[in-house]
Amino acid sequence: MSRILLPTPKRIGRRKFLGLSMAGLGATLLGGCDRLSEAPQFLDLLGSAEGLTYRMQRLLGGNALAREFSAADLSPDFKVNGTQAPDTPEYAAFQETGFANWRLRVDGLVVKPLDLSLADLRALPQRTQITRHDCVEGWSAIGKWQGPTLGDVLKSAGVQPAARFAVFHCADFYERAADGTGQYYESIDLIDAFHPQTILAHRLNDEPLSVGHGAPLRLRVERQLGYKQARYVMRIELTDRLDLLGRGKGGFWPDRGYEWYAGI
Ligand SMILES: Nc1nc2c(c(=O)[nH]1)N[C@H]1C(S)=C(S)[C@@H](COP(=O)(O)O)O[C@H]1N2
Ligand SMILES: [Mo]
Repeated sequence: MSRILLPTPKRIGRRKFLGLSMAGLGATLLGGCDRLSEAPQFLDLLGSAEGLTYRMQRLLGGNALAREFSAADLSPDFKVNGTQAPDTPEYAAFQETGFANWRLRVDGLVVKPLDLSLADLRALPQRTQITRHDCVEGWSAIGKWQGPTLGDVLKSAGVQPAARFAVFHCADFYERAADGTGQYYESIDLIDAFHPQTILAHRLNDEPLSVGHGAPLRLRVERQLGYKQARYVMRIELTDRLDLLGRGKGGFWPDRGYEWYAGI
């Protein structure tokens, strides 16, 4: 993957608009995000170009919805990108039993840590959405996703006041780097975590998720780019800091130079 994004027209439009109009609006945009903006990494983020996109989305409304499509728009082929299948013995064992023994761990700054089976996740209210996935490599695909909202899962665990981010720990090692990093992970702020379209998807196009698409569970965070859509999610950790994970930038690709806030 190269560092350079292949911008969609929408992305260019937003950036141009930001350049012309954002000066002076400053920190007031964050309004309700005061606790978030105290996190050390946010002080860096907010001063950067990436911070402009971040603030813009908050200005437009933390709950602005990503576009949803109709069944007629579904892509005939949804590409599998990055890891094709996690290559650990643990994952192979889950796969053998059809993920019957798999549990999603929810912990960190929660009131009550949870271990949720697929049946537990299916028993929660389900959201179905047809959305477009945009990869920085320049391809897009429209798919129909189903699962509980991340918000409902976090509510059942209870969010401690100090929590600022949700981290998604994945089953796969994208690479095994000399510094010990390379296990895939991603993170989002609690505004995106509680966004109504942020779901833990266990179905794509009316079928259980295939291994390629992230079985048994993946994140859909629809206002951000493809690499934020963590597949093979094993554990969700609420935390107040990202600098101690991986190489400290909040995600596998952010650790390798991509933006942490990958707004579309
Ligand atoms: N665990 C994990 N999640 C991941 C990746 C990965 O390699 N491992 N690749 C990311 C990238 S770059 C993209 S574009 C999407 C691809 O999802 P898809 O294979 O369902 O199209 O997954 C994202 N999430
Ligand atoms: Mo991607």
